[in-house]
Amino acid sequence: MSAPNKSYDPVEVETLKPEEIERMRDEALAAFAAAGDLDALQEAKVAHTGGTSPLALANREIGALPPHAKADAGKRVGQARGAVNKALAARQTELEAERDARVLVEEAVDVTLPYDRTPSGARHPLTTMMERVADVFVSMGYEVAEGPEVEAEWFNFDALNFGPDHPARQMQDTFFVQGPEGAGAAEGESGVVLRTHTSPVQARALLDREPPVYVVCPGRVYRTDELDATHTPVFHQIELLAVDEGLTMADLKGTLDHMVQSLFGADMKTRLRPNYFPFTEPSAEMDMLCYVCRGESVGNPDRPCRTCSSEGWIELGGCGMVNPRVLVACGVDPAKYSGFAFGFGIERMLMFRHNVEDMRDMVEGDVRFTRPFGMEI
Ligand code: FA5
Repeated sequence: MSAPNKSYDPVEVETLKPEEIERMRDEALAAFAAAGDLDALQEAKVAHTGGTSPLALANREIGALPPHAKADAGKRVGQARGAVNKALAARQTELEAERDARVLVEEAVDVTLPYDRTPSGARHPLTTMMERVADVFVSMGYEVAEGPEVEAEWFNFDALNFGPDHPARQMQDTFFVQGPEGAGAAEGESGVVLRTHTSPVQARALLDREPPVYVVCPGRVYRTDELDATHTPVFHQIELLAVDEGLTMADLKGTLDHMVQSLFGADMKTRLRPNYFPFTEPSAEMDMLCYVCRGESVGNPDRPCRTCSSEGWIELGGCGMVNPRVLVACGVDPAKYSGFAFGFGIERMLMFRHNVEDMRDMVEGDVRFTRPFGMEI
């Protein structure tokens, strides 16, 4: 800025002359009019309204004028700056409108055009796992049988020899659609539940067919379990039922071994531990050799196995010889026929077959979980 211009020397304030101010204004207006796009306008804006623009510098010179000249000069500069800002805003609006109109044309999308990049869908790994297991039995001549998910309490419990006071019948274990004593149920009438296992399909299959019966029953089941890393209230089971003349525990064990060998490799085997289910007698819990360590982690601290907690075995599900009371309830003569059955959870199997640590990943529907399983259709 110039030094205080006590004697008002017009030479020192050349920049504040009316014609100079007009020139600065006209140059700014011309630059704005010449700006062909918003980038060019931005450059012109900095040059003509920025802190080092001619008008801004002229404005600073006002302070150097003697008091009587300040008002005049201030008015001139102020009017010029006002005109420049107005022109800038008008050109800005004009160029923005031009840009918007251009974008609308240039980026127009013809939504009627055929789209050639539709990502192909894939079935959920639980579905493919369930079908893979079912296929093992289909290839042995078993038939796939299905039953309803909303099931009569009679099929889910009574036909399977669950006593009237069995804990599984309580509300805290089973989703009742219509309770036995609930609204809408007549005295002595069976309630309606979301099936808690695939075993009711055993009873349905026996009532629908004459023995010999060989069925595999995959499906969705429901329990009032909280969703956590190892439980979900909606999960999948696969059930096997064979009823024929002369079937024994040896047939059951051979069938289980064949299944795990088909799914996990020829060196796989199963073991049975005594257990109790009302619909099988005797009953057993079935374990398979740990898929990851093949039992080698047992007693071997150098090779711990997280999958089986170094136990060497993984619990797969329940099994046993069909209880004769179930055969009778379904009209099959237990003196002539015997049978075996087993059932297990598909989520559990997917967990240890693919090292999935949290069951919640399976139910949340995030494609980042399903994608690594491949896009098998
Ligand atoms: C049963 O459901 C019997 N119906 C199995 C059976 C069939 C026994 C035929 C004898 C003959 P269990 O309640 O143990 O058994 O469940 C079987 C499997 O379902 C379990 O081993 C587990 O893998 C799976 N499972 C049970 N609850 C859940 C849950 N909340 N979330 C995920 N999987 C579960």
